[in-house]
Amino acid sequence: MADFREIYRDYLEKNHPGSDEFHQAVEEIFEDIKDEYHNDDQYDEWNVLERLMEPDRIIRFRVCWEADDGKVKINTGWRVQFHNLLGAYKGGLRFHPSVNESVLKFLGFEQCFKNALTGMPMGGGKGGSNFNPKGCSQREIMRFCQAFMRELYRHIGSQTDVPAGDINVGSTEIGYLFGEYIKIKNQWEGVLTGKNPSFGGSCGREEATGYGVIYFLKNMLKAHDKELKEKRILISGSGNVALHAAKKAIQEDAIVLSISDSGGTLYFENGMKLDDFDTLYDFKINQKGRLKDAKIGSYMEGDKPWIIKEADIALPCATQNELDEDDATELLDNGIKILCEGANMPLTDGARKKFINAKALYGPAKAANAGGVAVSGLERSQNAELNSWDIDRIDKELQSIMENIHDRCIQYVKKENDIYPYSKGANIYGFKKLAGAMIAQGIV
Ligand code: NDP
Ligand code: 2IT
Repeated sequence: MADFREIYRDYLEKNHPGSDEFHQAVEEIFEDIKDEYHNDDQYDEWNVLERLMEPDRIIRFRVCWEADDGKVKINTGWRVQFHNLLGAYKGGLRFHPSVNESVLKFLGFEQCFKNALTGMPMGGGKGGSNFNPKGCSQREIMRFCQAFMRELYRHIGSQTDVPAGDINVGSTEIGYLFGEYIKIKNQWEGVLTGKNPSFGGSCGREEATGYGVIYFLKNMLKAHDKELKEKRILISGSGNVALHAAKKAIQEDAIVLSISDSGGTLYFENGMKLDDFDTLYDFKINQKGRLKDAKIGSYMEGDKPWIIKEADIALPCATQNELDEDDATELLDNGIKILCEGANMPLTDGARKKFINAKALYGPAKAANAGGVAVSGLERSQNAELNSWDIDRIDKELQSIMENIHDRCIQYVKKENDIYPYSKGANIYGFKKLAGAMIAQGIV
């Protein structure tokens, strides 16, 4: 039998050359499932590794839209429909100049494993555009969303593929995308999640990813006889995930020391307060302000939060590969040995290995940030039954989903040096579920 690593590396080199982020995501998962793979001949017989790595399809299209000054602009749009083994394709849309096929393949691949962990019937997908909404007017963003949907609509549907938000796509953009979809189709259906609750969105969806991170973290701490109360937390990012993680952490009596954006870090020496959250939510989410202009906290231009020394927990909630090996060394040197990922793949390969080798408590993104897609799943249920549930119900469901995800992460692993290897456990769980479905569904 060929060397395990060769199987997927050769395949990736041949079929997805230059897709660095995608290679990184595949390697991270496959290295953890090596023993599992060798323990069952069926996996080789049915060629599950190559089939898992290859997306069902990648749709790429031109998005042509008009700027306020009348100039005609072009962007590229994509939807990567990765696997629908467990349900309709499901995953967010990202608008950011760094978006390319490699980034979307990594996100789509991760999403398949994340969605498997939720226990809900959801496949994996991801999409978006290299469109940069920074500096655009509200009308320009609306016209872009409409042009994007004029191409995407033919590939999605409430039982086919159900996109949602991600970086720079919040409920405002989902509203524009949804409006265009129902206009074209003359049909109201739950084709997108993350909608405004006033027209079919789920209450609690906006908060769900950040709150879910904190619920997962609490479960992780409890399983190691620790608690969240009074722990000092470093958060990166200041978008939807970061701010809601901060709010829930404050409500749980933890001390939030920082948030950040791509320009620098906002440091709260005595911890952020709920009033600060309200101010920042309005400033960042509604007004799209930059942290350097936020008139609270101390702004550290060009710095990442990881240089702050007196902390206990790190929550990277901005973007992929934002925390590198040097940052990991700095955190570990400062005694910070608990880390939970709010963003998707926020650690470089080197940083991740450093944390795992240091026997740190490490909550992987596909488990810790799955609360968002899970409440998207609840939004689909509400749309299907033409009903809406109240926030108490959603919050209870979210807490129980995050506890179940935690338990699934440790279902196939034991503590090593008194620490559960959550990342390995999450990868094995997702692999068994996806590979099992693939074999059961035959060669298709
Ligand atoms: P937002 O657009 O709301 O916020 C993104 C934040 O990350 C902003 O503060 C942004 O700062 C910062 N950021 C983006 N790119 C960079 C960069 N290159 N360097 C430093 N900071 C950067 O997005 P979300 O909060 O929704 O998403 C954050 C992460 O969470 C992403 O990885 C996303 O995939 C993941 N996620 C999101 C879910 C959701 O429900 N929204 C669900 C699960 C995961 P700036 O404005 O300066 O760019
Ligand atoms: O990365 C993610 O899980 C998301 N961006 C949310 C996807 C969703 O369908 O709610």
